[in-house]
Amino acid sequence: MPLITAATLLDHLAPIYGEDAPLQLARYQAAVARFVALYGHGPITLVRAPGRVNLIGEHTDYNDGYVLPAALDKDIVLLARPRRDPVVQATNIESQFPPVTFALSAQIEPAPNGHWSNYLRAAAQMAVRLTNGNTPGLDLLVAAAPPLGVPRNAGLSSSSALVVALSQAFTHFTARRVAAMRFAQECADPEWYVGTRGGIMDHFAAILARRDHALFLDCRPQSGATYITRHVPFPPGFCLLVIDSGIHHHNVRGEFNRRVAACRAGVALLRRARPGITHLRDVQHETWAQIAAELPATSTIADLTAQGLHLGELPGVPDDAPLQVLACCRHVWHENRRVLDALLALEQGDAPTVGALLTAAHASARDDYAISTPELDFLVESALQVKGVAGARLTGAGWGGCVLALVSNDAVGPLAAHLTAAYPARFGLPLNTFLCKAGPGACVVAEIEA
Ligand code: NG1
Repeated sequence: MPLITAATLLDHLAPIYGEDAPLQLARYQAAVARFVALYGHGPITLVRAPGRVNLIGEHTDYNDGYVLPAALDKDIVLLARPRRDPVVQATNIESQFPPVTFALSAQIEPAPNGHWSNYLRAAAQMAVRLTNGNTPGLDLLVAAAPPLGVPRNAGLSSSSALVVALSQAFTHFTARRVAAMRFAQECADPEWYVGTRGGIMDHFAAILARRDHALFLDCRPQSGATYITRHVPFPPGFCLLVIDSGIHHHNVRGEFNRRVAACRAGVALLRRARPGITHLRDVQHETWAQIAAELPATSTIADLTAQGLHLGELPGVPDDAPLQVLACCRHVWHENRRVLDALLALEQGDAPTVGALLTAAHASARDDYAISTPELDFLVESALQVKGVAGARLTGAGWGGCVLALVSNDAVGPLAAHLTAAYPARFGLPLNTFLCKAGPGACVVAEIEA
């Protein structure tokens, strides 16, 4: 990649951010100035990775199911320069995230649970393993402050964007060119470092997304570690409004992993009569009534262990915690169907059908997967009262975060105005809404001489 000067940076931002490139230029210039102040003059590599909003397909990815996310134009920008020693030194432009320094190795010691640097450590450890230790140390600056950065703990995958951005920087410097799908799959691994037994959706969205499109992804790997994907445009005349409840999920790892456990419990129980199955996806062709007849309403890891069934490592899930096996499996089984139906409807430009599926997905997330909150339910119900809203649901892991609404272009203003008045009146919380301008996937933006 040729070194550019600050004068031509705008030309490299325009293909990524379109009409918002001038706004982004100021952000990049401020970050470059800060990097120089921290680490001195010289070449700087600029990398970006977007957050994502999930149109539909919640908690299906780790069940080898289907998802339909889109990348946001909100992203993490990372500035990087190789060092001579195998050390990562990282500063975050936001001062509440303290600077960190750690040595590269195949076994990097995690910082305390919840520390922002764990995402950097995870990506660095993956890079070291993938390159057999051939990874250079880096001086880093993270520039991710909202509103241009991805809102945090809002179900918009800011953490995965950070992992993807750093992985992209490491791959760039080790000259190890990895196929996009393989790269996405490898990026998903580091999330296990921080303890959540999540899936691959966020990393695939961050890497493979295309401007103005949603990304259909079948999370079951095909032969040769490839995946089935399809880029689908949004229905003409409609857009997605993202509505941030301001309730941000913290410490929900145990709850998240408990849902994972309930799904694994379902598979373990169904496997007794179907020895070949590995994921809920494998019973998708059967009727729900057939499957439901074999599943208990609840179980526990202790019960299952006593029956000789083992669920694997699940941090934060006590052996005696009740697992809602039937309800969780019901959500996943139906959600997979809804994603396929939504894909078809999107390809036909049928917004009312997509909308109805979103609203049904919310009911399932609320009632069966039990990941909604009163605030999210209120936002969905209030949105549905506005003329022109085809459907609405919570998006992301749940327990707070965002709602998204599929809304006709001319109803965006009235919808935002309605919610911005109703929500603070009911909950005393401010409301932030923004349009999902589906953007492109992660990339090295430029190498700049600064
Ligand atoms: P968010 O919403 O970013 O916490 C999590 C998982 C996804 C997926 C969704 C639920 C990670 C990194 N992310 O996303 O893979 O399972 O929940 O659909 O584990």
